[in-house]
Amino acid sequence: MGVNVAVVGVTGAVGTEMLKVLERRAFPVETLRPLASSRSAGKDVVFRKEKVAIQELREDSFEGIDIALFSAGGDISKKFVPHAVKSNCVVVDNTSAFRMDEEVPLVVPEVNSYKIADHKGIIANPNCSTIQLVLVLKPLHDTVKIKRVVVSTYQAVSGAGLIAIEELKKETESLLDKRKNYERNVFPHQIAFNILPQIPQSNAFMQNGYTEEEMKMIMETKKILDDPSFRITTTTVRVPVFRCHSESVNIETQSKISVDETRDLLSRAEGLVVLDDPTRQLYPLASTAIGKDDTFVGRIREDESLENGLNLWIVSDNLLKGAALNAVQIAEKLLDTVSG
Ligand code: L14
Repeated sequence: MGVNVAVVGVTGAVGTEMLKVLERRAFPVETLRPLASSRSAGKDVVFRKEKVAIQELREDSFEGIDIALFSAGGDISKKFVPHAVKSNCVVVDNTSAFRMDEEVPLVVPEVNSYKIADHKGIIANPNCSTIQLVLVLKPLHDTVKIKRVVVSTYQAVSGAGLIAIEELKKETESLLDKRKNYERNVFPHQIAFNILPQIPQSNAFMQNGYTEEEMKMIMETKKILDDPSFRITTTTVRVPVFRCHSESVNIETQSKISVDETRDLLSRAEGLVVLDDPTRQLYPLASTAIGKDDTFVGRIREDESLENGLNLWIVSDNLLKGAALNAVQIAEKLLDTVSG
């Protein structure tokens, strides 16, 4: 069965990865419709070694399309997803536009793929930092019940798109060259050789002092774990890394689980690889997670200040499992449910 697939935001950091993931996983694409703004219309993308012309995204772009993958920002999704749904295609939306909508399943296939069948035309892909976190929380919550989680993220600039990648490059070069005339467009402060406790860079802080990214992680984790009273607090931080988000996670559990049992439990969990050998200085790194489908977890140790507590370190490719890969995996599950 061939599927007609549209990719919205096809020239972006995530859209580019979506094409590669569709191709690499041999997703049964019958026809591909690459969609972007009028600026890119007429240019080509390469899919399965063939050039395909990019079309301008319009309200009628979805006729004859079965599945549309959206990753062109929340405003574009709010405006165009309803038109896609009207054209009877199923949307997998990578933006935050519909994530907290009660009608919309928020899915990480390894954690809650059963939600996919409930969709009414839209399935939301969670925030990148949320996805890699819940892959680890879910098996622990099921096994020893989590009482509370404290997370700090170390997020790559590619989350903010190709322009942010460019800004880190240019700013790093200009600082090393001692050039003074560098003009910053994306981040509110120097990102090269620096660390910014504010994500996203563009938005004002919330009333409670949290950033949008911090609140997204909190609310999305509760929704995915299907536990509105789940206790979690977050600090989200931008670091001068191009690709892969890292997270330091402290977990208090109801019952005791040892470090060895945790390694064993997590190494059996789908989508996770335990990289944890202190004797060989082996632990997850952004540089090793680049381009990988798996999410890596290590530095697993007891929190000795608690009765039952763990500390661990999670790293995943924000453009793959954090975005393009998870979206395509949702689309794969969709095909499974359709073909029974
Ligand atoms: O909610 O700037 O999907 O790194 C993912 C990337 C939020 C911002 C989301 C970033 C966005 C984030």
